[in-house]
Amino acid sequence: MKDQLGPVRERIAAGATVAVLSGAGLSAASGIPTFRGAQDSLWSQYRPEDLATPTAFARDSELVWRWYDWRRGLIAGSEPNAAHHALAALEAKTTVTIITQNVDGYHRLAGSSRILEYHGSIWRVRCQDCGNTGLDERVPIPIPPVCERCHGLLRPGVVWFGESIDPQVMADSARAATDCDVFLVIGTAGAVYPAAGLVSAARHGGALVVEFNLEPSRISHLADIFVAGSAAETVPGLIVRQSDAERL
Ligand code: BV8
Ligand code: ZN
Repeated sequence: MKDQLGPVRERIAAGATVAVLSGAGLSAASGIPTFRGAQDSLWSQYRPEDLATPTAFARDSELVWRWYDWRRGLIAGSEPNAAHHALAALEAKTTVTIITQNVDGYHRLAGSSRILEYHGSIWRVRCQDCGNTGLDERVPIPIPPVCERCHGLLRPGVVWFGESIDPQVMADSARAATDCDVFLVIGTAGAVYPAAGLVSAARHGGALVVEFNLEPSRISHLADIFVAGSAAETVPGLIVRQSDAERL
């Protein structure tokens, strides 16, 4: 099989800096359903766009919390995969900035150190009343979770549809995408903005854009290299040539 990632490994070996935009497809190989893939679950009757919104939470906070609690259980019951670990290992070779749309915390668990959680974290909570924020990693979480400080209602510390990205995270992500030499786009349909716009920013910044996906996405036209396959199989090729890996 042609070694598509040889030129990328060479650039990294020559000191190229790397930024990553990761999506639900990266964690799919850990058994975490993607947003379009949750059809085979008890939540398949709902569209994420209908649950991950302030309106849904205002209408039925208990339903939304049960959805998040179900996802927290899946995440706690699985672990990062070879792709997460390869991205962490890449830090030994060059500067790697991870911009993740995922809220599962798997990049940190795998050992990456420069992480921008573009859509927040499923392990963070925020009080609707007093704004108190913190980590709450209880699985299952008592529903509805109550703020220790004011007994107000806690919400998941994620960015919902119709909500703005944290301005600092947004600025840091735009700079990382614009300044990097190699921009890796891993397991995203490229449908959610402003995250998907980072690919154009990287391209305009002169980066080599490398996409890893099972199938073409809405940003594939911006990719210089498209690596087809499951991220868990393909992303480790950034560290070591895959045919060599098979011999290891
Ligand atoms: C905002 C946190 C300003 C919560 C998430 C019309 C046009 C354009 C934009 C809009 C529009 N109408 C509204 C908008 C804006 C909206 C948006 O983009 N909507 C989309 C649906 C059109 N965006 C927003 O609202 C954002 N905020 O714009 O602020 C503003 C302010 C006020 C008022 C208006 C605007 C905020 C968006 C953040 C939403 N929160 N997550 C949670 O997780 O519960 S987004 C959520 O979607 C996740 O983060 C997830 O990452 C993302 C889904 O995208 P993907 O990651 O790409 O996952 P998906 O399942 O879609 O695809 C998986 C991919 O992986 C596929 O390509 C598949 O082939 C591939 N794959 C599968 N398995 C593998 C694999 N690849 C490799 N290996 C495998 N094994
Ligand atoms: Zn409170």
